[in-house]
Amino acid sequence: MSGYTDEQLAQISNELRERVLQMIAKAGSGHPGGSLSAADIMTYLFYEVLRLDPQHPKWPDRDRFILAKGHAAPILYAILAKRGFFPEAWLDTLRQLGSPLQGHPSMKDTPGVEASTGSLGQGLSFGVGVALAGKLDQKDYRVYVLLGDGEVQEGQVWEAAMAAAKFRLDNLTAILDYNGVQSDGKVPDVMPLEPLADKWRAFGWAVWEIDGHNFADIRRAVTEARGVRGQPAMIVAHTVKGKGVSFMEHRAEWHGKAPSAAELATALTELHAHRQPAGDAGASGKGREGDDQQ
Ligand SMILES: Cc1ncc(C[n+]2csc(CCOP(=O)(O)OP(=O)(O)O)c2C)c(N)n1
Ligand SMILES: [Mg+2]
Repeated sequence: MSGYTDEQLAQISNELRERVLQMIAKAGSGHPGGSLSAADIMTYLFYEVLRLDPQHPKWPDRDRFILAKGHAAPILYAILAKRGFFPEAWLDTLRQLGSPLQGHPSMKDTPGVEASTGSLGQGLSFGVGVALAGKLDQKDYRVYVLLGDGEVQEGQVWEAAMAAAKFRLDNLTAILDYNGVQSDGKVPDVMPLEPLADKWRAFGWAVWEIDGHNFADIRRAVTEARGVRGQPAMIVAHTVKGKGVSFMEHRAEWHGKAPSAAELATALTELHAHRQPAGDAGASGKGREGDDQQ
């Protein structure tokens, strides 16, 4: 049973997108495209799924979310702040010297960050280790890993894929942010991935293919993945890089560039137009009632 309507989740997600662009504009650098494509998936996970306690970020029984595509740190920071892991004021220090919010996530500096990522290709291996540890320790936490599509061109991802199947890690859900664009161009031009879902199936994973901006789709796949036994789960989520801002959508140019003041204003106007006229969903930063204390 969902604690939020899809409309409320969409509203939270768009508020997070606005915050991401403000942070990157203030910092003068950062990665908007892959932050915006991941916003809906991450909103769903952090508001509906993950068993977390923002007051106790190292709680041993927490679910783990690992942002393998670490350059999308702004959306992770925005959502962690909104969920109460640290003050929202920290967001204005993104990428500053000495700030806990560096350009790529650091598990030593930032509450709620599970893995220091940014060197692409390593996050799934980290997730496999954490999931295996959960099995050995007889813990019931679940591990979620969010990967980029350019990222899965890395060979290490496929070593991790084999290991996850060998160890029958049914406490592991990977989600692939399949936005079709990497830093320098379109994924099929740089290194084609298709048939991607079949590749994961061949590696022994249970696989779903969904629209990564449709909350009903995300909910169904994440829920079904939790029910799988004896296999890891991969959700291939079709997304739009730069989602929600017309001049950023599908454009590699917006992979790692800060908007100017004028571009930011246009982007915020567009994102704001998607918001519901009434209702306060997402304004509070609270998760599902009771969630935080589990
Ligand atoms: C090992 C490694 N090589 C190169 C980079 C530089 N780099 C940062 S983001 C990126 C492209 C990633 O594309 P994708 O995984 O599709 O990310 P998204 O589209 O979700 O932003 C690259 C090559 C890196 N961070 N790590
Ligand atoms: Mg991509």
